[in-house]
Amino acid sequence: DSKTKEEVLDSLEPGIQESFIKYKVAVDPTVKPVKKDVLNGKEVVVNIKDKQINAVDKDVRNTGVHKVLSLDMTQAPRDANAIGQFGQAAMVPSDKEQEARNRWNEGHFNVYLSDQIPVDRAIPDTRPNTCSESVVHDDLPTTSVIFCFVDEVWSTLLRSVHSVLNRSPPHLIKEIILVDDFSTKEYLKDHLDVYMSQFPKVRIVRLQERQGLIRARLAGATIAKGDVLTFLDSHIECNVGWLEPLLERVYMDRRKVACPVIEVISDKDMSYVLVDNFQRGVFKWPLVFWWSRLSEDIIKKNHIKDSDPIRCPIMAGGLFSIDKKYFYELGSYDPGLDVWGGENMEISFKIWMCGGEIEIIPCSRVGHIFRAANPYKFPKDRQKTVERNLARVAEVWLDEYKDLFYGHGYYHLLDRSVIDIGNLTDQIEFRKKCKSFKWYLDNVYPDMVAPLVKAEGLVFNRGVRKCLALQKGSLAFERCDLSKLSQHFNYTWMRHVRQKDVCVTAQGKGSRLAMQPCDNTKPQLRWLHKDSNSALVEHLVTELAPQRLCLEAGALGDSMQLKECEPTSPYQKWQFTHYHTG
Ligand code: LR7
Ligand code: MN
Repeated sequence: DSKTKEEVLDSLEPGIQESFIKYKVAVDPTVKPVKKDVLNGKEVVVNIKDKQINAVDKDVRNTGVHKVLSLDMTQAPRDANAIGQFGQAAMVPSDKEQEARNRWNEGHFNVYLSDQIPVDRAIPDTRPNTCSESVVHDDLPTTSVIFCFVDEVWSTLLRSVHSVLNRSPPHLIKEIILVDDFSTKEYLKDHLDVYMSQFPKVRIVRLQERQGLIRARLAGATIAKGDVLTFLDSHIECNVGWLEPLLERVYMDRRKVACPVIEVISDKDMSYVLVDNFQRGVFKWPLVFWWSRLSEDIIKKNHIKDSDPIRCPIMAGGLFSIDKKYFYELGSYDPGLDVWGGENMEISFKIWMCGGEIEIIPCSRVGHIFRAANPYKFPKDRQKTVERNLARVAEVWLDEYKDLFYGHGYYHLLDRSVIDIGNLTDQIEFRKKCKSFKWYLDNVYPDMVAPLVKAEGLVFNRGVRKCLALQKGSLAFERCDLSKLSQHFNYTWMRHVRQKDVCVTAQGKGSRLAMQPCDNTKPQLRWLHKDSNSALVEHLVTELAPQRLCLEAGALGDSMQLKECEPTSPYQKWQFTHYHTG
């Protein structure tokens, strides 16, 4: 615990290239070895503990390993000259441009082109070279592949399903479950059943009302018969050998949740685009998903190969394999999340904080059509839906750090009379078993900057050259003295100027300031204040409606009140001793 941040970072990243051997023995050296296994051509001791955490309920592990099959039934495609074949860019003929434009909104990508290119086209094998050397166990668990969709474009949905059928070892695919989240498009009704009836492994489930992707995935998971659940978006193309490396990780440790590298299928020309290596999924405030590449330093220092699994603080959301029993042990998804958004944060925090791991597996690659907008309707306002989901996640998982979430532009969510985020009893109960958010930041995402307050220390006024102090419950000026705790204030993410549990309160123009118990929902406690890095030391501006007023010190240094803001007045300029950036 006394490690520096650098040490934590160092000790963390070797986990990325953890060799199986080290890992296995490190699990618990006191457990008696039961048998030897062969991995990567070397002998490995497999101990009892391994079996306990294994996905498959078998007495003893099978000893066999084999190279990833690289099974690809599209290597010699039906029509080598078709447009878009081999993942190449397709072009819209000039006399079809209008048609292509008209159809764009059906999916917010080039639907016209998607319909022209084969539903089982070949794509380039983009795996790093060393992947061909890697081996997987003979007795990997089976998986149920779950696609949920609403009004997905016909050719894209088909291409997604074909890519799974054509590039996965059949014995590992228990079934493919298509969950139709109450689509309105006619072609997704009878037509889809007829088409899919040629594939005995494909099952179609139709929801009787729109549930959103979270509850749609849960509906698929409930009926799944495979050992592992593999979730995919409905506009993807699985690449060669995509499945085995994911299942291998789950097999090695059922608490590992494995994600493929997500490559790009261009929304404009449908080409399959290779992405940069060493990407991790992370988040920025206020809980926005982001990609962040491992630094060259860390890659070099730890000799990380481009095929090594990468520990991933947040998963993108749509594409991952998880042991089915483990998924339910984790309480699955919060079923109170609606339509779209936030569930990737929820499951990521849950996995890490409750004992699991998320990894990106570079030998597994899946293309995804990234779209600039959702092509389907939201039953309620889109922004409000996503914000509500995020607030549920923040309330359950972020502990004291939830202030950083609300403080990055989501103050309006604090007023629960405006936004009802629903009941969280079950989620909060489950969460009690898990580690703190601080643990997550320190151990899983140590490069995240997350200061709990924006500024702290003395509050110095430029004009009177004195500091704020709390004297018997009211504010006064005193000669600045760092050793006096009564002069110490925090400027928080809630925009409070706060000492312990009391906050500086604005009471309207000309009137005196008061101290009140801090309360996140009260706008009169919030003050706008920017750090002193901006050229001017900033004002303390009250958010009290309807006027913006600034806190001004009386020239004699014995009073203060709210006045019209004057950009240059030193009596309106306040500076905290210390500002945190983040
Ligand atoms: O109401 C809905 N019902 C559904 O069944 C809304 C959506 N869906 C389906 C939809 O048809 C699609 O198959 O759910 C799937 C995901 O929806 P998208 O494709 O609109 O989502 P996205 O790709 O824009 O967004 C990413 O974040 C989402 C947050 O809720 C989900 O986790 C998506 O699965 C996720 N996609 C990926 O991770 C792919 C890579 C994107 C990145 C980064
Ligand atoms: Mn998607």
